[in-house]
Amino acid sequence: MISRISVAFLVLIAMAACQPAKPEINFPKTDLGAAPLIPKPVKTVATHSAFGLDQNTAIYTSTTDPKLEKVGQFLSEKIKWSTGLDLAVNSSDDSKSVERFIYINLADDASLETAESYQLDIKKDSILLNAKTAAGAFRGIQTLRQLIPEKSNDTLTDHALWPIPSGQIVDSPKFEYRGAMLDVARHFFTLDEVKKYLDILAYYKYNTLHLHLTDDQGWRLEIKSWPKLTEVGGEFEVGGGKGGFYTQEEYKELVAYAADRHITIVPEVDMPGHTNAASVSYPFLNGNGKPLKTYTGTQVGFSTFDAQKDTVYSFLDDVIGEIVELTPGPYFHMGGDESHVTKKSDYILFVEKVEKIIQKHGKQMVGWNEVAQADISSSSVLQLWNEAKYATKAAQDGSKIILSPAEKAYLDMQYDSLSKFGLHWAAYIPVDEAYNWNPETYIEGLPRESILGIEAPLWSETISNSTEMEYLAFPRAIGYAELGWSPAEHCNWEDYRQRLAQQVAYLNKKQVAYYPTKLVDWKEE
Ligand code: TNX
Repeated sequence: MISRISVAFLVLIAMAACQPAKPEINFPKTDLGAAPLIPKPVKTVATHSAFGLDQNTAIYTSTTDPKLEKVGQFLSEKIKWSTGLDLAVNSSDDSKSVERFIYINLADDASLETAESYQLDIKKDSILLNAKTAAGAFRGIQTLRQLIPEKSNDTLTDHALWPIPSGQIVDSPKFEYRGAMLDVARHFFTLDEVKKYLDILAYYKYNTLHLHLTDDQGWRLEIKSWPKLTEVGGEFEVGGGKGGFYTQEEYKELVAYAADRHITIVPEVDMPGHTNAASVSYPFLNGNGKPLKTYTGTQVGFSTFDAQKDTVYSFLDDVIGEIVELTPGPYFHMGGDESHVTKKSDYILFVEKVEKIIQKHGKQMVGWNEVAQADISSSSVLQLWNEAKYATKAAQDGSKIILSPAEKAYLDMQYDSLSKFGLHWAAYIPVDEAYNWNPETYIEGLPRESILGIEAPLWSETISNSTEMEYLAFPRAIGYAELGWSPAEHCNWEDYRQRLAQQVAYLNKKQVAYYPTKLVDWKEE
């Protein structure tokens, strides 16, 4: 199955074999196929023995390409976090006795289908992780982390050892785009709060975080050419709190933190509606003809930019230009939803002009489904949230679609009528219903090739800190991770429910304030 093993790996195996005789460990029978992995891998073959992760394990990468070495370092840090073991990466120190290896190998193997595909070959003395790119290796590392038992076995040998079930895993994502969205505009979330969210998303193989950076209630990213956007527009939030914003340096730090987790940031400036905070900062932008004042309520659809003014577009050219400079990913999200007070002809004009500005700055436009009313180009991406007809139309015109149907995928919907936080305008979404839908067939008439992926948006009208955010996001976001990655035939609620129950060890250690739904028999330690 794993065809090309590098020479360096063979040398490592030979070196290990030359070490003074190491004690044979008799592992109890394991079953890799029964490991509670989320997302469930495409293919797993169990060989019923184990790799003994211990202090004599070392991590090596096949090249010293900094991106790959970073993946090795990341694994080492996470092993330390969960076991306390301090494993060297690419160490040339031969004074230390190394008995077992984890070898992260970049391979240009045809059986690795996508940049994020990976294969794991777990044997008694070696773990070989093959991937085409550092991103693929990073996804494979998450699988490995999930295979490390919570507690060591201290009776198999004279020191602590974490048995990792042996066998092979061949894995590839179903969708290229697996996203979460966080609304930092209705309530502001600190850098540390967003970083923690990124950590958890990475553990479940998400590759995109869409940041809803602006709305009626606040503007959250410093724009140097238009400083009042944050000086004025960053100062308030829903409910009258103090708001906040990211400086460009902080935003860059977030982008880099996400990149270390192979997660792309998609910045959104929502327009022409949802723009009260911008217009309060610079009144010439306003197109609704009404007096401006700060807004800390939760209504939508009352604000608009003036689509007829050239100065509005030169403002947007500056804003988009600055954000694009800070954002390496391919996309810029222009919002486009719920522009209820923009004349339809103005709305269409606006979307088409802004699309050109985004393209001029070298990015692909993403827009909420209403932007399909305009004549958008096929390189632009449509994000479905409420009206399927827009998704099918845009797909016919060649655009790719991100699926975020509110009634299934909105993380801000309450679980049920007793939920502490959230809204329910689209639905109550209990944990099983969040999981029980098939994105590939959900929209009738939408061809599979048109689906770029799925995204779970978390709007923040009712939440303002990590605890509240985690209550709504988890465990549902874990289910969306599986819907985005695993083949439909592996997505089975009964099976998933058992695996979800076993996420407790990670969620507790990470101090995630998940909602402990009664639909799952949580395996408390
Ligand atoms: C609709 S979904 C909105 C947001 C709200 C959300 C609340 C979308 C594109 N617009 O402005 O925050 O509902 O669930």
